[in-house]
Amino acid sequence: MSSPIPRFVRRWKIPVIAAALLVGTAAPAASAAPAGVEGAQTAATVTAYDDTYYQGAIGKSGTALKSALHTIISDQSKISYSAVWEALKVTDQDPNNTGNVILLYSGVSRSKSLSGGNTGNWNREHVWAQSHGDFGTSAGPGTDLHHLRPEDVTVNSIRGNKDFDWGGSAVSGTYTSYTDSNSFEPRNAVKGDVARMILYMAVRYEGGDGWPNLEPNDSVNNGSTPYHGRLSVLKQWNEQDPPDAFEQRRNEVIYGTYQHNRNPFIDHPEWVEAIW
Ligand SMILES: [Ca+2]
Ligand SMILES: [Ca+2]
Ligand SMILES: [Ca+2]
Repeated sequence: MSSPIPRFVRRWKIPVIAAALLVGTAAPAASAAPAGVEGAQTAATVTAYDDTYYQGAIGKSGTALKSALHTIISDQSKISYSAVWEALKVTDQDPNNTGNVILLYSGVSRSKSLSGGNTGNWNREHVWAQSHGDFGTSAGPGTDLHHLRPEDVTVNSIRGNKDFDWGGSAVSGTYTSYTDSNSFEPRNAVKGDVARMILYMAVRYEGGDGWPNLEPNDSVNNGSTPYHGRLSVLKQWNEQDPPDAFEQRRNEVIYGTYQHNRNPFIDHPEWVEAIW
């Protein structure tokens, strides 16, 4: 059993310059990150994209921020569901072994060649459960790399379409995720990643283009409704597990190579609280 971790004092560090350096291509030179901002409570992060990509969002909050971000991130390329296999081999490559991908909930490093549907394979996990809105796998939310991750076939099946929440018993083969009858708790190292993926989906999909309006709520058992829970827990996870180099590189690769849009909550995790 795991127990909820108290909310941390919000103290966003500045992962930005490191993120820009990670991928030499897409990032313009980092704009001045003021010295001393690190450690400042509730300080907004500063990113290399604030004067360009996020220009229309800077300084906003609440629904105005959500709306501005929706406009910004909806300008994107889309890939087919079959192309997702190859893309995940790039976005989720093991930094210590270029032949492997890192599986989301288990943290296991597994050969890229073991993609497929059999026991021992990895497949394409929809972190925003596909059935929550029934959006299928044609190019759109069902193929959006910002919430697709490689996962062990068996673990993926155990997660199923459960909402995210604390609690349950340890899931075999993971380090260490938990589950009970109505929810799934990912391992600590990806709790924030999961939160930021779910909330990206909520901002990206607002009911246009024939897709459902995806939104977070504080429930479990959301079933086929276009909602995903639990928002209060996802907010805790966003603070508990801030973006790391792996998650930031992933965002850069999706932006630079595949979709040409970004997950704003990886760049600005404080925007979660600014909207919700
Ligand atoms: Ca539960
Ligand atoms: Ca993480
Ligand atoms: Ca939405």
